[in-house]
Amino acid sequence: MASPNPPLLALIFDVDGTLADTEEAHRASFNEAFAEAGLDWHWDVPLYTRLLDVSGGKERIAHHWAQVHGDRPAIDGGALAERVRHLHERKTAAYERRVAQGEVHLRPGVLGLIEEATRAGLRLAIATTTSPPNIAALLRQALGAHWATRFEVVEDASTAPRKKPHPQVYRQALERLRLRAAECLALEDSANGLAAARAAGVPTVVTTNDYTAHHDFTGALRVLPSLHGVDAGQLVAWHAAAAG
Ligand code: XBP
Ligand code: MG
Repeated sequence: MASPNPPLLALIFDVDGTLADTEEAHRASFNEAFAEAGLDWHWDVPLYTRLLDVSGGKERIAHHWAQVHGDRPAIDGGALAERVRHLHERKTAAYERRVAQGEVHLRPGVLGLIEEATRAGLRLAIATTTSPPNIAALLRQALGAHWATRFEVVEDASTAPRKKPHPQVYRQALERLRLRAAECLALEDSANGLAAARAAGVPTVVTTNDYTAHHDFTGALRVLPSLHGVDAGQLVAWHAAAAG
């Protein structure tokens, strides 16, 4: 019979706001795509902070479109979907360029934890709302060409279309890891991310950032300013204490 307090076997990392402070680069890339398309939209920090409540770049554009046009859709659904898809494609290209130019770096403590957790025998996975090109651009830059060998499972927008706070991305990561939720620990930065992990039953440590510090993190194991100084032993201890 499975022990009530299973040991910690895997860490499941969120990407945006957790592995790296990416949202400023995302915001600039959205604005670049809007300008390129001749749209008189500009997402400043306060507006983008609110828009981040909507997970997913395409969903965020469509949400803002509805806010701007209200019940006057201006264009039919099909054309709107195509417009959103194209804007997001241009935004993703701009984001990849920014990352390649060195505008985005892993957050303090992240690289050390990835390496130390691997040495400690913990399995690593990713559960994110973002798109595969963004993950590859960031981790290729930070971990090198073989970044994907560091993560046994990567669940993202292409595999889990039901975005956080829906638990799909975490449930699918658990299935592919063949682990129980209680044998894992999620690392997140937002209320949507925490809600998704908890809905999948995964204990969660939150690291806040400028875009999410105001979120409600009720139910998190720990809420930290960053992973600086946090090692695998610390996570194992918090996980065990929570399970106890
Ligand atoms: C956060 C998101 C993403 C990004 C933008 O993802 O909500 O949508 O803001 O990326 P995470 P896309 O789960 O990693 O925190 O434009 O590719 O969606
Ligand atoms: Mg995040």
